Amino acid sequence: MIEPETIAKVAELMVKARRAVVLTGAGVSAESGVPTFRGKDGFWRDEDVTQLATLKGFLADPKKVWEWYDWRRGQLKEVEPNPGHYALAEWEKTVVGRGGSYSLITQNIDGLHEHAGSKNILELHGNIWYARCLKGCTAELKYLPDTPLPEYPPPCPWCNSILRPHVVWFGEQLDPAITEESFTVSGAADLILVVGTSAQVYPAAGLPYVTSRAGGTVVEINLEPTELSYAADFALHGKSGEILPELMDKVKELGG
Ligand code: BJW
Repeated sequence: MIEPETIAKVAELMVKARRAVVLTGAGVSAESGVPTFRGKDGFWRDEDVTQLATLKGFLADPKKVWEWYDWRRGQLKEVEPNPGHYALAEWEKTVVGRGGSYSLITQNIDGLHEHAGSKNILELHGNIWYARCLKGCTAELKYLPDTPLPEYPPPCPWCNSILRPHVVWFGEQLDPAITEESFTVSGAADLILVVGTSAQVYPAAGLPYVTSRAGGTVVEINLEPTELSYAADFALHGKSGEILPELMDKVKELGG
């Protein structure tokens, strides 16, 4: 339970924010039933799984990696956004409605923010519902909404290669335009909410520090303390699916 004074202070900052940024990680989707990576039931607890999420692992066995991603896609097909996702979409409407800017930077590949109605989303680590040519024969993405897929790996529709999931694996470059915009908006933000991320994976983990160094306020919302908690102006510990709606209720009460 967060102190009501803390909720009120953060809600006041949310009402005043002119350049609002949110950075989310797997924890924001946990209450929808999506496993996190480093938590007790997280994907990364099994070392072999870490090997699946690398280009090296994919090249060694594309069929096995596609089977794993398609299994995750099947799980995601069954889930819905939770009250945390909806509260963020609602905050975007209020900020934009009073002429401010709002960017939601997510490390998640599940598409749940869009499903909940968020508009200005920067997907840092890609999106599991898209695939692209392994050889990069075109910049075009292939939307693959159906699961299970008829064959693993799916063939590239544009050349004789195969498709790979449109996600960012360890050691891979992030999309430069999305990364640049994420750093720009974080540097300009008067408020950043950092929700449900262990804040261990870079460059995403560096974004709140960019905001902080530029004079913006950093609010962390996480089930447990992280390294970022020490640098954050406010660290709210609890479920984002409960804290975010509570904050939004207060924002509305304050007329924001
Ligand atoms: C709740 C909750 C509830 C639970 N409510 N909270 C600088 C320094 C050191 C290293 C590097 C660096 N720059 C780059 C690197 C290397 C590397 C890196 O960061 N390594 C670190 C681990 C040390 N980064 C990269 O390789 C990146 N590429 C890059 O930077 O390219 C340039 C470059 C290359 C090589 C060298 C140098 C530069 C790419 C990173 C790609 C990450 N990919 C993955 C997989 C995506 C595809 C897939 O899903 O299969 O992305 S890994 C995985 O981690 C996934 C996530 O997006 C990402 C972050 O995890 P997240 O979201 O934080 O989840 P968890 O599980 O860790 O945490 C969940 C949190 O939620 C917990 O804190 C819970 O408490 C909380 N929680 N329930 C609120 N209900």
